[in-house]
Amino acid sequence: MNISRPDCFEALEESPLVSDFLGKGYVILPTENSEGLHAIRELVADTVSETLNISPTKSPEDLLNNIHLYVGAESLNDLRLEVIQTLRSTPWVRPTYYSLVLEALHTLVGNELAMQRGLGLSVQLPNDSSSLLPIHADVWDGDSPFEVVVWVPLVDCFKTKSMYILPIGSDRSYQMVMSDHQNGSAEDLYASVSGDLEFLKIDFGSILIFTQTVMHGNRINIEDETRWSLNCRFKSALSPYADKKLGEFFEFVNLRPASRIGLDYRLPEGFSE
Ligand SMILES: O=C(O)CCC(=O)C(=O)O
Ligand SMILES: [Fe+2]
Repeated sequence: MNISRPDCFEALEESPLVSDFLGKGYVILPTENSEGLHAIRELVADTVSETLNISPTKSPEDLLNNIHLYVGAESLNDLRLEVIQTLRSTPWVRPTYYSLVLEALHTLVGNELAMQRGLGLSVQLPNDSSSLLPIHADVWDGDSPFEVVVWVPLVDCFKTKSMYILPIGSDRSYQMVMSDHQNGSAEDLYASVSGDLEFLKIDFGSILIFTQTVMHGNRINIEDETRWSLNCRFKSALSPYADKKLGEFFEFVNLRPASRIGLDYRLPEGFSE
């Protein structure tokens, strides 16, 4: 008897999102919740204008792009912490952040997830060298290789106003021979891979998801606008953890009932001997 069945084993492999992510180590895609993204940007812009006492006449985009006209590198961190505090204490922000790329995360990572508890915020003023992230892969410094970063620009990002990434093909060839370069500085490492790096063009409304096992970082922003981006890590809930622990750094979202029962279950005395 011929039974027709859906090609449910092949469907994932044929998804362009999957082949893109496996091919490059990152994807850039339109948000699934534009209204939510605008609400997050407005919350950030409102917090910034309140903190700096700027009358809210500019659009959120204008205000954020031009914030270097109001704040210098010396007080930038206070402003950043104020915004982070607002984001972390506003209950709708985390679920909204998740909803920005929920379907994509379910395809790329899984449908029961661990999500970073507090969102990260990066602000790069033009020509400011005080808050740079030299080339790195977070996995070298205690992050789990199962994590992805969901990176959300709040303004259009391009060239040095954005971040750069080494696509996974070049990255893996390089990491294989990296021990030959062990004594070099981050700047030497940057120089040796710079020909293959991509500075990502990501407009507001688009979202970057990348594996932090590939090398990435940023340079001094020599464009004439300020960069604002949010970042948050996600991993499959039951994949191995590294230094960033469940409960401290990560929190389950969408944990399924079978996993809840499984995690709570203890064998009766005597069965484990
Ligand atoms: O935002 C950047 O420029 C770098 C971000 C980064 O290194 C990360 O999120 O792991
Ligand atoms: Fe990183």
